[in-house]
Amino acid sequence: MRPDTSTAGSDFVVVANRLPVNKQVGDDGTVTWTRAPGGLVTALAPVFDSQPGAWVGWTGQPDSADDPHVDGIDIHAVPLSAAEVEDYYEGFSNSTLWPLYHDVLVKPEYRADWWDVYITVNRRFAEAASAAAAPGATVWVQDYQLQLVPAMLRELRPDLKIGFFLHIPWPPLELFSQLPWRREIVEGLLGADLIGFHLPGGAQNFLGLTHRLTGLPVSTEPVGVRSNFGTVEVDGRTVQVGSFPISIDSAGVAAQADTAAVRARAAQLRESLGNPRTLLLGVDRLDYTKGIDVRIESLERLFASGRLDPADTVFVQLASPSRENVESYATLRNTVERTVAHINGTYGTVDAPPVRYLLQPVPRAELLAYFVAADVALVTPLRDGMNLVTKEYIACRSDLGGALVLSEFTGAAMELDAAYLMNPYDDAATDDAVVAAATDDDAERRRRMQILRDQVMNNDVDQWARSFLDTLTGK
Ligand code: GDG
Repeated sequence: MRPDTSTAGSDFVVVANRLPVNKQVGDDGTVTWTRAPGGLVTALAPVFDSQPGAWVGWTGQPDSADDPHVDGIDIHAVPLSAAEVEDYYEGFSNSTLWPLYHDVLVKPEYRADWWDVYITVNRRFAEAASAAAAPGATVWVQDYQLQLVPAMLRELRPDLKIGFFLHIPWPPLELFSQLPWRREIVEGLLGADLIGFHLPGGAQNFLGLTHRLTGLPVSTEPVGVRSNFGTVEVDGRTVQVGSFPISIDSAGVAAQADTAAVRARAAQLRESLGNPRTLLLGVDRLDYTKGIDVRIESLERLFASGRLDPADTVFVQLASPSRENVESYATLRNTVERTVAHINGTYGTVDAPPVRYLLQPVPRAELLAYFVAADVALVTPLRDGMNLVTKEYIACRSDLGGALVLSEFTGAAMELDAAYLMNPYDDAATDDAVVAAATDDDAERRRRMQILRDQVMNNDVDQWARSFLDTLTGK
């Protein structure tokens, strides 16, 4: 049953670019909607269970008048035209903000026409959120696509408690200052009562540049993890700024990985790959921030130097297609595919190529089976807000098998320093980390995995959501 919130509105509203729904069309054309598993919706399930909640977002289909309904969440679809998807989503969000916030790995494009559409679409999200929210409701706005929503919503509805969380890194002043609309973005965010980042460093960057760009009074004491929140004084209000590292449903992932079916599939995968001595694994959206090229090039050097033997090493890269209409993503895909072909052509045999590369999403249970099967997970981003793949891999290793190579440039590295940490810009250090993870003795690998597991099993996504919402609502 859809909760009847048509007049009253909901006490808790999530605003995110995407709705947590999947559409199924039956043979007879009937449409059904289901809750999309994973991510934020799992994180917020306990919150939605305890109070009527609404979710404001886009279905993912341009020019669609779909009005999805799912059990337990009051869904408010925000329609986007194909032209708006190009300018607001592929343009300003993914060709301006995404590269700017990820260390300018690709040159951001600054286009006034995209910015105008970003404003228009953010206003539409703010209006939809306003319509969905009960008097005095708590509204939680998510991520870089919607940074103007907090201020727009506050103007419409000063009665609301408004939170904002950024899932990607917040850049240093020197990079953020490139943005022609830097001040407008900061003012948009300051409409919130609480602004959350993964890391204390992001929160501190934000405080420093807010002071520089607006002259507003900001706190100067160091921000802690889920503690010692910073503040900005705006128009007689105090905006809190904090660090809330996101996590996963650790117990749920561990339980699913421990099922007989997943264990059996993991064994079958190893068998089908020829029972290699070392099975290396990468799992990512195909994105230039993820350092997929870093790990493949390292593998090539290790084969060339003989430090790893291509006859008993297999590297599986599971890549989900992402943002395929953005040019830099097409370029990355070409580079990765050329390098994979080159390694297999040079170091493989026809029946045993050392690199297996999949450009398609795999089902969740299959993904967990790969995590259980892999001797080494290679997480080598050039920049990443957190990286949940890291935590999922660790949660799957109740056997304490497996080793994690982890880039220092991920948010996860701050919490998981028992991993084989590496600097993805340093070829020699990258190669050494991969070799150590693959060849250290079992005792050392288990020692590290135990520390990693203690961290991930004790800090789950429920804690992330609760600590943010408790801080926002003053509990
Ligand atoms: C952004 C930030 C931050 C991947 N391939 C498949 C698949 N996945 C799942 C993973 C994981 C999720 O997608 C990816 O999450 P990440 O955190 O690794 O990366 P982003 O998508 O870039 O997420 C990031 C995150 O937001 C949360 O704040 O950590 O820094 O960039 O859950 O397992 N799932 C399935 N098949 C696949 O092929 N089923």
